[in-house]
Amino acid sequence: MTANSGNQALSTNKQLLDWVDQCAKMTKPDQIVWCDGSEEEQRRLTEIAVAQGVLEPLNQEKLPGCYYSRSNPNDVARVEHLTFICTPTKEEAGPTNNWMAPADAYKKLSGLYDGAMKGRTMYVVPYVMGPLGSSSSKIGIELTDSVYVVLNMRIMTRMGKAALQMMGDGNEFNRGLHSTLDVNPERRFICHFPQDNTIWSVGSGYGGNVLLGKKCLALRIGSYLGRNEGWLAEHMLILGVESPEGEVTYVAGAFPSACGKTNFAMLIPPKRFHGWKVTTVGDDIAWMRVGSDGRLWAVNPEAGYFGVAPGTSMKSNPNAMLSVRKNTLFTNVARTKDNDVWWEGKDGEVPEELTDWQGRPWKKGSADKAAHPNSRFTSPAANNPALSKFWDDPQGVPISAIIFGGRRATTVPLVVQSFNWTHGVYFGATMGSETTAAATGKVGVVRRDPMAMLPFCGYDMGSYFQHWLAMQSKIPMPPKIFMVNWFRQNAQGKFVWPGFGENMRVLKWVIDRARGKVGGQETKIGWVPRPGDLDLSDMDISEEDVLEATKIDPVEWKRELEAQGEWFDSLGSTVPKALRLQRELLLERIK
Ligand code: OXD
Ligand code: MN
Repeated sequence: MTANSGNQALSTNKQLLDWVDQCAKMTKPDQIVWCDGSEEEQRRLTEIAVAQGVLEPLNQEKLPGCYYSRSNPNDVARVEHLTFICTPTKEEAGPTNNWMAPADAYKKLSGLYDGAMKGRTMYVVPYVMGPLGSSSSKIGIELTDSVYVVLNMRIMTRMGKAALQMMGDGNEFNRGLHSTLDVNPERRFICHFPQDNTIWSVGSGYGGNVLLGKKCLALRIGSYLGRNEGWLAEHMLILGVESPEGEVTYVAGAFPSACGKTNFAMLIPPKRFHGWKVTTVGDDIAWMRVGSDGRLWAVNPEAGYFGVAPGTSMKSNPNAMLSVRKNTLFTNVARTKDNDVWWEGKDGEVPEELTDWQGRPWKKGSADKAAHPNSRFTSPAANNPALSKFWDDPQGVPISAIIFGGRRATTVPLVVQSFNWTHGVYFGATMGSETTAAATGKVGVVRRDPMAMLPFCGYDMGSYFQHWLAMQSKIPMPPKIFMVNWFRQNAQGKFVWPGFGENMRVLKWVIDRARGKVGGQETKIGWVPRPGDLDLSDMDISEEDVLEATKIDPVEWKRELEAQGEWFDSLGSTVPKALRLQRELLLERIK
């Protein structure tokens, strides 16, 4: 390391300094730069990124402060098969996670890190997940050799000096080390050490693998901490529904990736709901704790949106479209001749010519996608016109309802409320997404994704269910739990529910149920709206489609409950007895 390179450490915390030093000895960067999170720093790092070709400025008249980045084509998504939970025993990681013994993982990755930052800068990125000053927030330090990571972390987290101030001389911070190395899938690993509050990520530059505050800390390590400390770290959006009288009800919702979570979090109610407003607290992650008033309170640990671009339009999500007009980083989208961005499903005519996500010329009608299907925008929460005024509140917001949703062509009705907490946990534990006829030619193949946490739970899944069940006794006023399905199809394979803004109609029943304001009808699988309970006025939907969307077919449910039994069997002996019993009760009822 040259004496005049890098900058002065921004902390005197001995534990932090020692750890940075240790990592620098291993990775051997040319210089170490401590990030303060200032605007001046952001300008400087953006210039460096542009000079290195990591970022390209977009049309600054149309998209002020927006930049473009293209990743290595072998590095465009999260890599679940290369993601490991490194607990002392395999059982602690459970059957749904890849496992490596901590000593083996440290040894293997140390070999890869050895000299990995030669010729590069090591950035020290202090950040906070959760509102500044909140006792529920967590501090992390990410050491990275990617300026792209630093600039994304600045949007997605509270990054810089404030984090170091919150940390003081304490030793309670997540230690994250990231090197892009040579972006070789053979040398790519994302390892989590929950017992050490440590994350080691190597060989990737893609968001979900390298923005360590997000999936790695806020969910995998977070869920482990949550179990030990008595709270919930969940893959959930948080939204507020405001009535014309100003009464706000907060809802958290778990949906598997690619089921429209960001759209739901930013929903604009249809005309029928004049005076109603949906506000966004978060679009991806919720940390929920029991408040002194006995309710469950949620904070969004993030400060921005890392959203999927394709399919985002003024029809599907106007608030997201307005959010990405400035100070946004775009990754792997396509570009127009005048240096604007484009993706499949964006509004307007498809341009005649584009530059595709790999930098190749692209012509309208080409069989290849112009934008990568997982291309992304990273934009600050502050850009969202629907942002809740409590999104940054250290206390969070009180949750009245939890929604579990999947993509199911059959079986699961539009909306159903659980009989009780345990039955609601059962909804979450068995949720899944079904491959549709359009996608695979075969309907009914379900990938179970419990609470949408399959790739994100940092410990054994059965024990995670047990933690959810145990939370009941800690929450004197628990939220009501619902299951929804926007994706039901008729025999012709047509979606029967229009979704998007019209989901407000379901949301309205959910919040009215949570407040005890509306009736429902008991069925064998839970409470559903009685005819007339769902406000469907001024809606372009046939009676037949409504019946299809809300249908509960005992034959389908018998099959479903059998499949749910197999799912529990695959998880082994830690699946709580209470959930197995729940299944038996449902089976008895359905018979
Ligand atoms: C995400 C995901 O990027 O769930 O949020 O994959
Ligand atoms: Mn997600």
